[in-house]
Amino acid sequence: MAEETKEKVVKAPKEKKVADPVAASMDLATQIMIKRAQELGVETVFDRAESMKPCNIGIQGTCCKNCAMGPCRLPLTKSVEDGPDERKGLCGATANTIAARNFARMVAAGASAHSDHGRGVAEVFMSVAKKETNDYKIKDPQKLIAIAPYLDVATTVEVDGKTVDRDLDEIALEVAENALNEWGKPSGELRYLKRAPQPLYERWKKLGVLPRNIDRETVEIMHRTHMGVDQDYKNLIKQCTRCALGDGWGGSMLATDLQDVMFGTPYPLQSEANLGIMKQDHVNIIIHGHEPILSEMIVAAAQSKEMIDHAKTVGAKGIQLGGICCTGNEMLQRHGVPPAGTFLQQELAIITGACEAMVVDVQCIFQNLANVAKCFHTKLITTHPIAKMEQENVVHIEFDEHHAMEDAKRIVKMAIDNFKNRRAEVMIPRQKATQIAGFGVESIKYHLGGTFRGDYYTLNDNIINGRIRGIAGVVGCNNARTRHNEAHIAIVKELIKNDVIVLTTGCNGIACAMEGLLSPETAAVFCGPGLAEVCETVGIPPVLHLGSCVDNSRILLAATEVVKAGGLGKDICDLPAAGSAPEWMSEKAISIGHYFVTSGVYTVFGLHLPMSGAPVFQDYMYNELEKIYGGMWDCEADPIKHAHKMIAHIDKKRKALGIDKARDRVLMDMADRQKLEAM
Ligand code: BF8
Repeated sequence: MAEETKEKVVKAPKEKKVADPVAASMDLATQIMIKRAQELGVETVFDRAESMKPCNIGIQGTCCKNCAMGPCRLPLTKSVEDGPDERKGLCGATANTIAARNFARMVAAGASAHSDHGRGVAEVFMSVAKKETNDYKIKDPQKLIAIAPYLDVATTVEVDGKTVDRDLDEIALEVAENALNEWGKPSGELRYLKRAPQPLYERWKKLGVLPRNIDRETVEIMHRTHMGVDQDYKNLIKQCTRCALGDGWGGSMLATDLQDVMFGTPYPLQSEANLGIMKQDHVNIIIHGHEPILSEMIVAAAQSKEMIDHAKTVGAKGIQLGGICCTGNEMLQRHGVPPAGTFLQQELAIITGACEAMVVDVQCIFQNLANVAKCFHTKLITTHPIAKMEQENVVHIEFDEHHAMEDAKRIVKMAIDNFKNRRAEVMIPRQKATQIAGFGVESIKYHLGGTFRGDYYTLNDNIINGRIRGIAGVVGCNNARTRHNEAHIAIVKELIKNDVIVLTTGCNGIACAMEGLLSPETAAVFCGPGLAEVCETVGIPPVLHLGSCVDNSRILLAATEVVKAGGLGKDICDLPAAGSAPEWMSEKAISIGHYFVTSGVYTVFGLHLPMSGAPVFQDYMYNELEKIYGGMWDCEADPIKHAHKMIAHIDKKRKALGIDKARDRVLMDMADRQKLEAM
């Protein structure tokens, strides 16, 4: 009997679960490559999502591991109606406190990621201003002059009673000093906050949530969420607001602006998207991560005659660059470098067998890339001192702005020399789509207003007359817990079908590009009649790609321009607008969501939000915040319901503005607009 029992215990090793490619992604290229990976025995994130299930208590936001008496787990087991909520951790922390603390730490991490990126950019900008580097220059002096006043830097000077332009180098140096100061100044408030519509700034001031400096607000979150400090979820969320605003209107906005000054402000251009951009007969270099500082140089190096000639000597026809994630978006916006895919496709780019080098900087980089690269000839190159990998096959080439071109050439040369080492049979899926990207606050102004009337009036007119029902910002990640890209595409299509123009960034932008939604021809196919008419008239896609995730600051400024152009209220919360992150996964998304909410935007996330285990706290975030900031959180996993929640909010705002019946296509003049403002 004992022997029998013993035999029963010895089980055959469990077969590893693998993903069903069609269930894992809606994108054909991705499906093909998941299947290819499985044939080759290479594990991907899609397979891991099958074998590891997420923790249900973590999903609810009610697991506290902030001290060693825990982790204390407080799953929600009964409804609010069933009586008082007596759940508490060992210290007595309630579910509200635990969920709010966890949320706050996500805001702090997300804001830190964006803002530390911004700091890196500001430091390089300082080197440029001090002329310590020859590799970077000021490419867009207009933008420098445009942002200088917001950093309290004068652009003109009085000489002999006359106003003359200040020396550009002097402006640059002062901009660099004042910008860098925003991370750690001992007193005052962030300078860029005054770029917001005045009622919004006044609201923040009255509520006491103006960020003091970028770093301080994240440090204070870490202090307040330490064991035994802030135990009032409302007070914790107030600090989240300071920190998130310091991201959106601080670190991220500075990153975007200074990148534009150094690398050029994006203007619309044509490109392609998806794994099919890789070429069998070229040296393929994939750039991945978030900071464009190194990749700017890689683009320049890869385009140099020296490198192209070298590529030919190894038998390649040229060098093909491709992007993944937001470094990809940055390179797309300014140079037309095509993205090879979204966050979830990073492993697949290597599995093509045609990736000579994957160059990564910071954020959203899978550690498993190293394991995948081991199965192929791909050189995986880390470049940032704060983002290394433990695996031995990873090459670290630390990038320094003082010898940027030298580093970039070394990397490109390493990729070229690796061309001859391709091992596996190359398999690049054919799928790719054409896209128009490179939009921004400035180019929307130009495209919708023209050079003569370059402003947001035309956009506002079309919103007022109802051709455009409203504006949606749809942004954010992929998440392997849901079918890749499905929610992104379903939500965007439903919005444009209902005449809502979409501003996109991050992986949503790449997903839309892959699906062909970033081409002007899309308007006639997917848009409602009003939006289609506007897009066809001015020749824009119904989905405007504004760049990377730090470029969500462009959406804040575009919304501010809409407010300024008149007729749609006096504050961002008055606009018929809504935000969405359909497949979010990153802490950065939480920070972005919170700065949108507290800037007045109704913001819906897909999947789940880590607050469902604390219903009182959740109600505060979903409902009470609207009374305080004009914007609030929401969560809806079903993409069509998700889009219609946004549309319902847009309609609510149209009604409040008195333009709900204004689908009569009458162009309004300034007097009409002023009448509306007085309502
Ligand atoms: O910063 S959208 S998966 S790549 S976090 Fe990451 Fe999310 Fe993509 Fe860009 Ni943003």
